[in-house]
Amino acid sequence: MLSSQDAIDLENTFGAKNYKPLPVVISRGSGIYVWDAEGKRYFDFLSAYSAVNQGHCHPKIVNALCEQAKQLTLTSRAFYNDILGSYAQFICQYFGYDRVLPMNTGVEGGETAVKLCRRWGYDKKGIPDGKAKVVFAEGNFWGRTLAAISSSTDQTCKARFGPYMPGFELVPYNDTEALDRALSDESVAGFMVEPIQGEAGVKVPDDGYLKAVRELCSKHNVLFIADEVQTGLARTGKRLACDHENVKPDILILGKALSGGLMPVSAVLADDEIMLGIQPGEHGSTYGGNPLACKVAMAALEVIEEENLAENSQSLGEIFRDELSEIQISWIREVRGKGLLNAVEVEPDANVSAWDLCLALRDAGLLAKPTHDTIIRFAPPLVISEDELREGLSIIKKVFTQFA
Ligand code: IF1
Repeated sequence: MLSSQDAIDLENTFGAKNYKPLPVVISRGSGIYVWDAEGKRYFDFLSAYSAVNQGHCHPKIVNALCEQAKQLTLTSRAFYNDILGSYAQFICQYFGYDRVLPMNTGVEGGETAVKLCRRWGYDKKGIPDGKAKVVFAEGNFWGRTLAAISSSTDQTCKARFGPYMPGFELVPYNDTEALDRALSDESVAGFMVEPIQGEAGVKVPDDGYLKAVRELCSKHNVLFIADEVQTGLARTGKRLACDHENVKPDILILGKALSGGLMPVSAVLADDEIMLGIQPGEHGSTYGGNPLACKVAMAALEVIEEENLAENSQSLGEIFRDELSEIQISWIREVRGKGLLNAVEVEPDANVSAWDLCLALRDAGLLAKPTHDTIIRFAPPLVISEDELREGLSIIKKVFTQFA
């Protein structure tokens, strides 16, 4: 067993430097807890950016993986396998769409959605070939590919990786007038948006925004693409964040917790008019729809229903925000979120940085990570109990008041 320091040293010597992790080395996870290489236990309040909604190493999902791993893991799509059809039926009926296109990572889901949208723009909306535009919201984050960063407004993700993908336009998030104007352009095929912006710092739009997005997309004959990679799968207190306003996107992108954190699984769901725009051989992926991923994803979705994770997320999220909002600390600018996707924004001129707060939280046995310097995201696995949440809250309050 490597010590934490040895593990860090090895990674620093042989690994790319594309991350600056919080200095903690995790070696085991179970439910809401992780343990470091020295055996110290922590509350995991990041959940691998909402990929571990079902808790670390959920037994039902691990079992599904192990059983299928002994049977068949990958055929590629050159041949059929006996699991994909059942999975496709399951997930389509679960979310109410005609068809699913299975991929692996969230960003592949986004790329797939943009390709489906452009193709629909040419075939169904009559946009001249090569002229389709897709609109995104400022502050979006949907991954690290060249297309994804082309729509980004965050220079850290984008700078000096150009040239960028043409045909991408931007509108301010949570601004329906700007969106109405942008979508009136006849060459716009789609609007891709996160129902709550995760990376931007858990930006929750005004009530009614998603309904307005739905109405404006319908009005302008533009596809509403919901990126629910982070907000989906019970994280915000509903099966999908779009469910808070009862709106149905034309294209739904899922990832992360679709596998409960066991392996990369993503999915794009749409109805026939959109999905059948891609013909055989026009899109795909070696691992997309592999039998192992399908079995894992079915188990991961069953856990969400069987353990009522959306209801738990909804009710515990309210407790979390109420309790944190009561703390009288001058440098807390805002506590915001929905369900168990929450964030605390620290005043930029505070005498303590979000990073230092996360180091102190780590020392107190709770793991969280800042995004954009002043925002700490708190997103525990959705299997957390009220008592466990209150224990995590007491750690957060204790640490915060140390820096009051
Ligand atoms: C990193 C952020 C979160 C996502 C949404 C698509 C994707 C993501 C809404 C792409 C991925 C991850 C990527 C990871 C850290 C994490 C992240 F900080 F980068 F932005 F969660 F907020 N749509 N988010 O949040 O999914 O291809 O990664 O499977 O790149 O550092 P992916």
